[in-house]
Amino acid sequence: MTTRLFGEPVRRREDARLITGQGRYLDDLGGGALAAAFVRSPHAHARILDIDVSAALDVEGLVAIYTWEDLPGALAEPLPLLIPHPALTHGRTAYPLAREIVRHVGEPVVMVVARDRYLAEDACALIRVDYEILKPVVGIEEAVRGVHLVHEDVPGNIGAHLVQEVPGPGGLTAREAIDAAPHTLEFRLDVERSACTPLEGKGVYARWDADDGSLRVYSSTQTSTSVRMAIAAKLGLPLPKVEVIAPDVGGGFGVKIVHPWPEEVLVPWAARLLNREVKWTEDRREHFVSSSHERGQVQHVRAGFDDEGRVLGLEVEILHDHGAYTPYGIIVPIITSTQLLGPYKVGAYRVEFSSIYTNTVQVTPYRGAGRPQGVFCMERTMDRIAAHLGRDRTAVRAANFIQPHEFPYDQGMTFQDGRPLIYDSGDYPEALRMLKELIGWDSFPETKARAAAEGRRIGIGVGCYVEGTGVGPYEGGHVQVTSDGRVHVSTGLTSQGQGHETVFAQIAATELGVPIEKVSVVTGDTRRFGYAVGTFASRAAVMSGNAIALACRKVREKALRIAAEALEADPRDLEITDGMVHVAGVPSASIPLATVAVLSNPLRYAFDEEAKRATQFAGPASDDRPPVAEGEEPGLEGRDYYSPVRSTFAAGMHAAIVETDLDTAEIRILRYAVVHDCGKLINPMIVEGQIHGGVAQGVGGALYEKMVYDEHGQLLNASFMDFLMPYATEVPRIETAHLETPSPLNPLGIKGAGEAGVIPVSAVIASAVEDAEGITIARMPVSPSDLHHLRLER
Ligand code: MCN
Repeated sequence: MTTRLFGEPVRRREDARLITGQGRYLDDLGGGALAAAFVRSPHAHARILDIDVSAALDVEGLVAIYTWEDLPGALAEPLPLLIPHPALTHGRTAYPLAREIVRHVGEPVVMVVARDRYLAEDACALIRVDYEILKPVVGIEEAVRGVHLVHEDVPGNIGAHLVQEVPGPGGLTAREAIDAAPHTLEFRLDVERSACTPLEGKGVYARWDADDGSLRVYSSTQTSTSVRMAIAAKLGLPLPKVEVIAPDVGGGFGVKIVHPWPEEVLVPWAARLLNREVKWTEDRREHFVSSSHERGQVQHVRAGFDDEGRVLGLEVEILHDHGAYTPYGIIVPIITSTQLLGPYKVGAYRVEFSSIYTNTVQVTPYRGAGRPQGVFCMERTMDRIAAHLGRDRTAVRAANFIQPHEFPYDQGMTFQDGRPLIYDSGDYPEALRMLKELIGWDSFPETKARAAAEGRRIGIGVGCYVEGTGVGPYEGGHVQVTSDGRVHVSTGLTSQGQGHETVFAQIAATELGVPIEKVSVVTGDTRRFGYAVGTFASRAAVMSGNAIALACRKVREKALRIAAEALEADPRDLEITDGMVHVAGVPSASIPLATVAVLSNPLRYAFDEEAKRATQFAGPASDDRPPVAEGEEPGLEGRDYYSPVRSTFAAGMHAAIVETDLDTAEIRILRYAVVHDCGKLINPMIVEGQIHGGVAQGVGGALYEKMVYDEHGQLLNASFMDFLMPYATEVPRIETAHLETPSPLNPLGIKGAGEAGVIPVSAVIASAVEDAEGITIARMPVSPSDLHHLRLER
């Protein structure tokens, strides 16, 4: 194969479309559709006494109003709990429209359908809902007191409780190891809530075909196949009668993996009932108050360590704020607790978490999914150990690293699926060496002294992480070569900006030996690929990438078989270069892949120019062989699936240099360096883009992003005026270096990269600010006012 594009920094093919306004997002579709809007609860906790819609009925253009009472069959049931876990003893999900009780501000209560969104909103404003206000439970500490309950039948507001204990040498428990250690530390950390906030909110648009009895649904989703299954189940439709298509999706960052969102089943239901097209697009306020949040945790840490800083025992107790419902199970605290140890091996480890209900919007995974909290915990521990011992912070980390010869490394933890958590490969000492060189760690004391002489306060910080990526159960790829020589690739998972149209084309072009211009890629369209899981957990490259490669290999094998017959050669002597199948070393003995595609189908039409050319290769018809040989299928296409035994572990290390303003306490990031290892790189430019985006999001989490609820459960900053995100001016230039330790688990040797950038940023910035200021940070994010108060406390 000489058409080698795997590993090349190919420019993103989708960008020309996306950055010139040619993208087709949800709200670009369905221009003539009716609009849906929702009356949402203004209270955090209340009983619905009465819903009076009479005043809204006169609104011109009103088409329908629905409450829970109107919902039939399975639609009237609570939404599914997507990933149950035995420890989630009290899992609870919402009804698509509230039934009797509302449990957070923003919960949908009434659905209105009207000629356009303005009229629908007008009608919503005229609907009167009488509530009996109940005591809201806000904040983890209030919730664990258990005096007031979010769900009457969930005592103590505890939805789940899970303990995992990994004994140390000699069977010592973490408690025993800590008590016997030469040094101990104990502290508390507070991690605030944040929200995914993709540029494009959620949205759904549905068309009912009454003749065919089928639904076509467009959804701004990360999981079109699962949305399809949910709609079919909730509406009682056979699966083949439902198509779900994710058009261009303007970001997801986790929030669009929940399936179905209430609107995703209500809008198609209304479309069928009314036999009209219906559409809903989320506005920003709806996104903040009624989608989902993440991060929010309180962590209590105890660590015991030796004079080198080696952790002999670690105990972590996590209180995880789950909001009002658990549609996505307890995956977030499970990830925090099981991946918290990162690249380190500790003597004995005990982790315990409680998943707590509060009258706030539900919590589901947000980019990094529980890892930023875990890394914050582990890296604060490393820094505090270093401070306690007066040792260099990188030396303490190095003393605890899993070594390259120790892979596969079993951390002793059990993951969500009940399987052990085993790291497949990595080289953490080398990554740290590269990082220190990149940022100039060893010479920083002089830089800092020079800055101090100029009256400036600067500090350096470091943070390390691992990330289980490419989770199963499976993903598939379909590849078809048509008689024009084009290669059509499809996979069922969706894209939200990760550059899949480019990377999957790179894989197919490399595997099939064709120019990338010949390859087109379709994702997230159940018409093209029905069995898929979705895009989350940094899994697309590993899962669909490998599935597409495997499907291409099938196609390649078939192509070589057919070409060998046409060229009267041995298939083992053939290769494909630039779309031509030829005998290795004899380019003249060749046949276009396009012609091979024609030969693969005995039905050759006169209107196909390639078919005419193919006759020279077709050979005489045979009396004793059917046109389609036994065991063959017509066409040059193949489908395959990739299903891994376990996740593959990417890793990385970040360092930052910050300056803290002496007067305003503003924190400025002067330099930011990343060493990242996601195994074999398919496209280094795209991976860097993913890391840049992730770090930018991480800077938000480190310095700005925080959802603020008052004691009544009202979200005080549900707009971009009040919820701060970093602008380009706050995101530093990011210096990136790659380390490639291939994964032994998959054919392409790749690991995921999509979340990595965000994971350690809060820990790194906290580390750098501590270094600049000589203070201790126990909270993320840390704002200028937090820093000001920490200075006063010093
Ligand atoms: N890649 C590569 N080589 C590797 C690994 C990855 O070239 N060894 C490329 C992939 O081919 C893909 C990109 O890097 O183009 C990210 O790959 P992967 O790690 O598989 O992540 P996913 O494609 O599964 O994307 C999901 C991930 C997650 S979980 C969140 S959240 C997130 C993220 O991606 N949301 C995003 N990145 C995002 N980027 C954008 N623009 N928008 C989002 O909503």
